[in-house]
Amino acid sequence: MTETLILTEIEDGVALVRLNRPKAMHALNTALIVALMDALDVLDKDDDVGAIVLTGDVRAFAAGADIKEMQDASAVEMLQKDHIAPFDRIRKIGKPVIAAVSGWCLGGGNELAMSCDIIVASESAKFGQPEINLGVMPGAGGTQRLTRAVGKAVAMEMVLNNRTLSADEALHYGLVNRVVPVERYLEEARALAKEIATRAPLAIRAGKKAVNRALETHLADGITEERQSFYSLFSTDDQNEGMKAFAEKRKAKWKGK
Ligand code: DAK
Repeated sequence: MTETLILTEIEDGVALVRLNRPKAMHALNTALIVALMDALDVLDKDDDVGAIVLTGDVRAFAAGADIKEMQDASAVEMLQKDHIAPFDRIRKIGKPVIAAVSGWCLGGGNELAMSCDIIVASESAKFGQPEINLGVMPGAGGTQRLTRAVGKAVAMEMVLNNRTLSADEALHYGLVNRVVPVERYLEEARALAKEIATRAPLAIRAGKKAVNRALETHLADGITEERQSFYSLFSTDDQNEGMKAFAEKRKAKWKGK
């Protein structure tokens, strides 16, 4: 029987997506990554879902790419198979994705968390890029997103010397949004997702895309794109409703149109 690598449930407009290889600390093998991205694609198109929470379990968010799967690969095979390529599909997800991280968040696991939009960490979360211990380096955004998040000084120590950040350090350096007690990290992530899920869906998508573009483009181009998105929202029913509701001192009712 094949393992169910991804578990999904939907409640109150929030999809909870769990990585499910607990015996391997949710190591990201190809099958798991493809199953995860397929699940996220489906949820992105589901009108009952306004936001997504991605999590592992208390011991580990994910301990990285599956070392055993790739240990015998040659450079040519790595290039041809490109195990982690499906990983990039997360960038196309339009709905907000919140990573709820507890325990180990290492290598490709940290790269996955950083590909999400918001990170809620438990006090026991530990973040690292330990690829140097395996004779390699990060390959799924770990040198790029990490450096943009925590700055060059800390990123260099993490990538070159396997420095691991505690949850509080991760908060201090701007890698995560908030740190909460272990018993509450999932509940906190779900509550945040639930709040976001009540907001105007088209504006949420546009805002997420624009913030992410800030990490990928030059300031002038980013500002131009932002302005176009801002103006285009004036063609939506939700803009009309949101501003009318403000003027009428009532709560807006969003249609996502
Ligand atoms: N891969 C495979 N199995 C793993 C694993 C991993 N990354 N991490 C843990 N496991 C497995 C262990 O082998 C063990 O399995 P059994 O021996 O029981 O069968 C089980 O999970 C429990 O682990 P431990 O017994 O080691 O548990 P401990 O509590 O003692 O230690 C640990 C937990 C997370 C500190 C330790 O397991 C550990 O150091 N794990 C490896 C962490 C690591 O090095 N992560 C980086 C992996 S490299 C690419 C782009 C990116 C990448 C790859 C390709 N391309 C563009 C193509 C990313 C690379 C990486 O992430």
